[in-house]
Amino acid sequence: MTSAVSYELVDEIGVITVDNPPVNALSHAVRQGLHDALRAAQQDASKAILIICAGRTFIAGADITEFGKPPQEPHLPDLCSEIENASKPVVAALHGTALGGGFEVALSCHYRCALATAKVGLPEVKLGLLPGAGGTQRTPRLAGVRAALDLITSGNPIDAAKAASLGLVDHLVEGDLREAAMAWCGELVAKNAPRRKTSELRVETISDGVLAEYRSKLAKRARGQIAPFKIVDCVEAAMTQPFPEGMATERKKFIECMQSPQSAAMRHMFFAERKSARIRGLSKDTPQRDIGKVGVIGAGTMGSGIAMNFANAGMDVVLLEVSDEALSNGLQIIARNYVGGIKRGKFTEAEALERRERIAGTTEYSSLADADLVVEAVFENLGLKQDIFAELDGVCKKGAILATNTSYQDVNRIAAATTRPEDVIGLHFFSPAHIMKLLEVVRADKTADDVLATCMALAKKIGKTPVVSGVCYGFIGNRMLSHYGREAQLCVIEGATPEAVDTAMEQWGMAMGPLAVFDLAGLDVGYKARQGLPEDQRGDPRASRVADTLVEMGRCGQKTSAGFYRYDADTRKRTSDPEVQALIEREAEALGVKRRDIDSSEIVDRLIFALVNEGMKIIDEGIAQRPGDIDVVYVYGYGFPAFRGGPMHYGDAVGLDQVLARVNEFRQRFGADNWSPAPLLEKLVADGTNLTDWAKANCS
Ligand code: 3H9
Repeated sequence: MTSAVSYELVDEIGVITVDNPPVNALSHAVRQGLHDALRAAQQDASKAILIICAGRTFIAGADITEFGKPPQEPHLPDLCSEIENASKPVVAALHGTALGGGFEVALSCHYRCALATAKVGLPEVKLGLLPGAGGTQRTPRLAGVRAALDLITSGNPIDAAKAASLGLVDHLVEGDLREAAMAWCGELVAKNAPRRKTSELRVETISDGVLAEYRSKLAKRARGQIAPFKIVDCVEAAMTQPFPEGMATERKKFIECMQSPQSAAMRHMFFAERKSARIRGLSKDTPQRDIGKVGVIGAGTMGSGIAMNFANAGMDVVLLEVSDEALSNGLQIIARNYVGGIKRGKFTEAEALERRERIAGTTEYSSLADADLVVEAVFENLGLKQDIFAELDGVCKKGAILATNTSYQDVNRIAAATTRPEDVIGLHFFSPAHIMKLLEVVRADKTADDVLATCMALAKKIGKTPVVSGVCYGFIGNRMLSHYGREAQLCVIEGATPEAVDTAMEQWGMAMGPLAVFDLAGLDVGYKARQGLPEDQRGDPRASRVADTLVEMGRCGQKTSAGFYRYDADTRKRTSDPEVQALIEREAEALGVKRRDIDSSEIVDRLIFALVNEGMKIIDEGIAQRPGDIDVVYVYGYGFPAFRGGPMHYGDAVGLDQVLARVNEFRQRFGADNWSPAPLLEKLVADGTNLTDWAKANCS
C-alpha cells in the first residue's frame, strides 16, 4: 500500500480506503496504492472488496497537477480494468463528489452504492478533456447513449438519485456510509452476487440522425471547442466498436485533447480561479465580520439584482430608494426576475416567494442602522456617492462594512467622505447582477484586512467568483475594456462594418461581439461616463464618434430597439442597419479617415492585443495581484472564451515576442497615443521569458 491508500480485512470484506486530502485526487500514490491493495485483497480470505474514501469526498478525479508531466504507471485505464477483472466482486461507496477519473473508478466496480447527498459526474470537458479511463465507453453501457452524451458533454454533475435512476448507481444509502456499505457488501456476499462487468454490457444503438443532431447542437453550444466533439466520437465508438477498440479510440482522442492548447488554457483557468481567492499579504485566518443583514442603496437594475444575491443566500435585505415610486419599480424588477428564475427552473415558486420576502423596501436611511453591510448602487456620480457615504457614516452601526458598486469612481475618494475609511470597499457586480459570476472586490488604500477577508468569503457564499482589484479608473475589467472597445470602434470608422467586427470576435470565441455588447449595456451609459470626464481623459475622440452620434439620435441600443444594430422588439434578434452604415461613412469622412478593407485577423489582433497590453500595465502597477486574476475577470465577466484561457494566458500562448511585434506594428501604423507597449511586456520579451514563469517568481 502507500500512505494514501490503506487496506484491511473486516468480516470477509476487503476494505480499501483512499485518504489523499483535500479531494482524494488520483495521484501516483493513490493509483499505486489501489493497485497494491487490489492485489492484496485478491490473495486473502475476503469475499468482496469495498473501495471507500476518507475525508469530504470520494475520489474527485485524476490529479490535475500531474497533467503535462511524464505519466507514471500504473495508468488509470489499466487500473480500472484491473478493478473490473478482479476475481471477487468490487463495490464502490460514494460520498461527496465522485468526479472524472474517480467516477470512472466507480464505473469499473461491479456495484456502486452512494449516500443520497453524493454527486457524480464526468467534468473533464470543463478542462478541455474527455474521460480517459473508460468513462465514454462504460457510461453509455450503463445509462444509455443519450444520457451519457448529456452527462459527458455538459460536464455537469448529477445527484445520486438521478444517477440511480439512470443505472449509474445501484443502491442509495443513508447514515454512516462505511457501515451501510459494509452491510450491503455482506448482503451481496450472502446471495453470492456475481461480478458484473460493465464492459460486457451491450450498448443500445441510436440512429446516425440523432448523433448528427447532437453534433449540430454542440456546434452552437460549444462553439470553437474541440473536446465536446471528440466526446461524441467516443460515445459513437462505444456503439459501433467492441469494448477494447472503443477504449483505444478513447485513449487516442484523450491524448489529442490533453496535448491541445485548449486543454492547457482550461486547466490554467481551473487553477487561476482557485488562486484568485487568495489575497496577497493576508493570512488565511484573518478574522471575519458576521453578515446577517444587508442594505442596498438604489433599486435600479443593478441594485435590485444585487439585493437578490443576498436574499438568495438567506440574508435579510433592506432596499433603499429616494421615493416610493422608485422603490416600487425596483421591487417590481425583483419580482420579475424571480418569475424568470422559476421559469428557468432555478427554484420553485415557494422558494422564490421566501427569497423575495427577505427583501424589504425603505426610503429611510435610519432603516440601515443595524445592517452589517451596505452596498451602494446608485448611478455613476462621485459627488452623489460621497454624499451617500457621509450619510451612511452617520447612520450605520460601528463595524458595518460600507461598499460601493461603482464601476469607475475612485473608491479612496468615496472612503474619504466617511470617518471610517477602513470599513469602505468596492464590490463591483456585473450586469445582470443576480446572474453574472464575477465580483471585482476593490481594495482601497485604507480598507481593513478583515473587511477584505469578509467580502471575499461573502462573495463565495453568494455564489460569485471574486477577484481583488486595486483602485484605478475602471478597475481591472473596464479599464482593459476601454482599450478593446476603442479598437472595435476604430475598426468601424476605418472601414469594417459593425457585423464584420462582431462576427470576427464571435468566431474567435467571444460570447458576444463588442458592438453588440455596447448595444446590450446601453450606449447612453458610456456616453454619460464620457461626458463626466474632463475632455483630455475621454480617450480617442474618433473612437466614440459613432456611438455618441447614435445616442444623440435616440439610439441607445437594445432598450430603444436600435443602436449599432436594429433589434426585433420581441426576439431581440439583431440586424444590420443601412442607416448606421451611412452614418459611419459620413463620420469617417468628417474625421478625414480614408476607409479600407480590414480583415478579421487584424480585427482580432487589435482588440485582443489591446487587452493584453493594458493587462500587462495593470499587473505592473499592482492593480491585479497576478496575471491569472485578469484571466478570471475576463472569462467570468466579459464572455472571453475559457478555451483560450483569458487574455493573459492567450498572450503567453501566442508568444509575448509576437504580441510585442504586433503592438509595435500598430504603434507605427496607428500612433503611440493608443499603442504604447507595456514596459513589462518589453521587459519579459527582452529577458526571453513568459508571463507564466514571471508570475511563478513574482506573484504568490
Ligand atoms: C480526470 O479525471 C481525467 C480522467 O478522466 C482520465 C485520466 C486518465 N486534482 O475546488 P476546491 C484541489 S480530469 C488536483 O477549492 P471545493 C484544488 O486545486 C479531473 N487538485 O474545493 C484546491 O487546491 P488548493 C476531473 C485538485 O470543495 C483543493 O483541491 N475532475 C483536484 O470547492 C480544493 O478544491 C475534476 O475536474 C484535482 N482533480 O470543490 C474535478 N480537484 O486548496 C475538479 C481539486 O491548493 N475539482 N483540487 O487551491 C472540482 O471540481 C472541485 O475541486 C471539487 C471540490 C468539486 C472536487
